[in-house]
Amino acid sequence: MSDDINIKEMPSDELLELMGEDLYDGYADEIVEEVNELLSRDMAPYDILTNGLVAGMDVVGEDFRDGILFVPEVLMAAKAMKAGMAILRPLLAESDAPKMGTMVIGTVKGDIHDIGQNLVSMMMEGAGFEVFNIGINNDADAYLEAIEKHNADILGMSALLTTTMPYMRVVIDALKEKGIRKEMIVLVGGAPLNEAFAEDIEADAYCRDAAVAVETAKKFMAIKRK
Ligand code: B1M
Repeated sequence: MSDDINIKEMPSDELLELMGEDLYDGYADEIVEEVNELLSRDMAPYDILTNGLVAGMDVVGEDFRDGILFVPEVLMAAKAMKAGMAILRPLLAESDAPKMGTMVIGTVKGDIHDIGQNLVSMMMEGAGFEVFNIGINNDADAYLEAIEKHNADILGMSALLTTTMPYMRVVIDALKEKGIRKEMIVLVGGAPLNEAFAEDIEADAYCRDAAVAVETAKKFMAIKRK
């Protein structure tokens, strides 16, 4: 962000656009300032997240795909995104809602993308779920161990690569082998997935984004409780 820009005088829609540009350039400090400025204007944390940070990351994704950006630049953008998410996280997780259920979530083996699943975790916590986020690069044993340890109702798996998404089937097969598939709600997500894939691997549902994950989890928990 150039020094002569005064964000305090900028209209909120322009500030959201500037956030996208600063995210693209990996300017974490500026992102922090802009998130705080928008919060001071009473913009809802979810709107800052989706219209500022996620929208900015979409552009990064397109240029990464097209060979305009490379891994180091994308890492900087991811760092800036996480700096913004760190401010929003407690606000999104603030909820007086009764405990809705327990979820274990993690990215599958071979995959180190964690921004999406962190976002899902934040939104699920905000909706009253207890969430155990086991991070990246999880093999089937890691998921099984966490499910057992936390007595989870829901397993959430994330994959961002076409090469890692098939591993979700391995985890579901491991649940079946352990005899706990039927009692688990298995939700999957990540940019390369779709409903047909979820059906094929016998997950309970594909979740396009964090908001859909929350709605789907609520729906399945209501069925489970009945
Ligand atoms: Co990577 N990367 N990346 N990357 N990266 C993608 C995924 C890619 C699509 C970029 C591209 O080419 N356009 C491409 C995959 C292509 C493919 O598989 N067909 C790709 C590639 C190729 C790679 C590498 C192989 C690059 C290389 O090294 N040559 C490498 C792989 C490393 C590995 O995992 N082994 C790699 C590395 C990286 C970085 C480390 C640089 C960085 C990750 C940093 C981090 O996560 N800490 C990175 C990033 C940032 C991206 C893009 C640009 C952005 C991903 C992101 O965070 N999106 C991405 C491009 C893209 O997706 N358009 C890309 C924002 C996030 C909010 O969205 O994760 O989709 P998303 O999550 C959404 C939904 O999908 C859903 O809800 C979330 C919130 O709404 N969701 C769930 C996700 N998980 C869910 C789980 C659920 C429910 C919903 O459970 C219930």
